[in-house]
Amino acid sequence: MRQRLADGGLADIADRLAARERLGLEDGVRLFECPDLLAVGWLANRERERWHGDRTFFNNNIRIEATNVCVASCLFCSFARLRPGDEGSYTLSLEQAWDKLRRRRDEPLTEIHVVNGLHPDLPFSYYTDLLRGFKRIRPDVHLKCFTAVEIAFFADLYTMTDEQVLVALRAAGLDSLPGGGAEIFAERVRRKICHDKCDADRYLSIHRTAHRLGMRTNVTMLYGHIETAAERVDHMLRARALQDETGGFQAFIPLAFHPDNNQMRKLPAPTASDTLRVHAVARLLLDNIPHVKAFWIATGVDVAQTSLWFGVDDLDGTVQEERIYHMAGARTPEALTPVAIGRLIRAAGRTPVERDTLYRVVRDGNDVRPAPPVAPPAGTGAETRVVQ
Ligand code: V47
Repeated sequence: MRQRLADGGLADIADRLAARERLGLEDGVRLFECPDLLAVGWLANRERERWHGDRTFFNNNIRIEATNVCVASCLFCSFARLRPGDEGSYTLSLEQAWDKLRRRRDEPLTEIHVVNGLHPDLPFSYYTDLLRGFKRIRPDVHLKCFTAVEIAFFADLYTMTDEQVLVALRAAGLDSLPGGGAEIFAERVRRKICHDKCDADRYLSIHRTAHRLGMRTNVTMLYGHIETAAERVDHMLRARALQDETGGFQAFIPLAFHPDNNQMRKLPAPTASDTLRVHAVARLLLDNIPHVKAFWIATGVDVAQTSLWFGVDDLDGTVQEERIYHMAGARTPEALTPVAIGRLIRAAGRTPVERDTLYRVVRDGNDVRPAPPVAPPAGTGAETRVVQ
């Protein structure tokens, strides 16, 4: 490998990583430009195994997207509708949203992940009641809800500070923030693709406040559109700088741009090798964020599985009822069962660990296996059905 790293111009980076030295902007760009993807992957895998060995995390979660009405005009978004009543727009009543959870009352879920559009007409009590209702139905389930962009929007709409919004939502049951809305932090890109929502400084400031209040959060990066390699690296370094201050980020999640049904549809989707490289470079630059997650809905299942050798140690979860990516052309399944995720991980030569949102172990290794098959009653026709 030494010769291969040298041939790829990565020998000095390999040495500095081995000596636990930090990489910088120029190193990151070099990793993006190196023609030898496997050499970059090998380095990322070394870091991944240093952090986690072969353990690979996932959780049992559901998505609830309560409304797609959104006043922002992000060019990459296929999910949002500008006004209530526009074709394809929807807003769940509180009862409808709670029903989604009630129907899964007996499932071993550990997390609800909520992301919404920026709805101009709902009262703040809609969101606090939403959280309180979820906790009433399933007090044991972790509520990872509302991106920093939503928090900023609530603060402006309801004339509160960002901190007041977070405190009020927390009192209603919010446990942590997802990483959505980060896109690319660089102002040049933000101005072009999402000019009318909260900027990078405010996104980071809201995460800083959430961390100070004791909440954990994630941070994402939307890649594969108009951003440069330097802007990707800058994005990762801004996340790393905040993590130095607070330690509150749990996972970095690259999100592959999907071009269907949005205003950037002329762009191609990122390729598998770009996806593997983005995750690998993230693992190499982010020496202080414990987890790099491949969101299989966005990467595709096969690439997510392969990424487990390119720096990734987390596959998100079962997901279920995802809309943002499927409306943008994702061909991935709607959901994967814990057993199916466990099988994917094991087939890649890794050990599955079902975790909760805070990375506490729910089930480990051999426990993440299918239950022994139960023979269907003879003569019912059910013998031919595939038993998961
Ligand atoms: O903020 C929207 C992205 C995000 C498109 O925290 C698109 O655990 C690609 O944040 N193509 C929402 N991406 C999803 C998200 C997320 C996903 C998984 C895990 C976590 C977590 C968070 O989806 C948005 C935006 O960046 N997005 N449209 C599109 N066409």
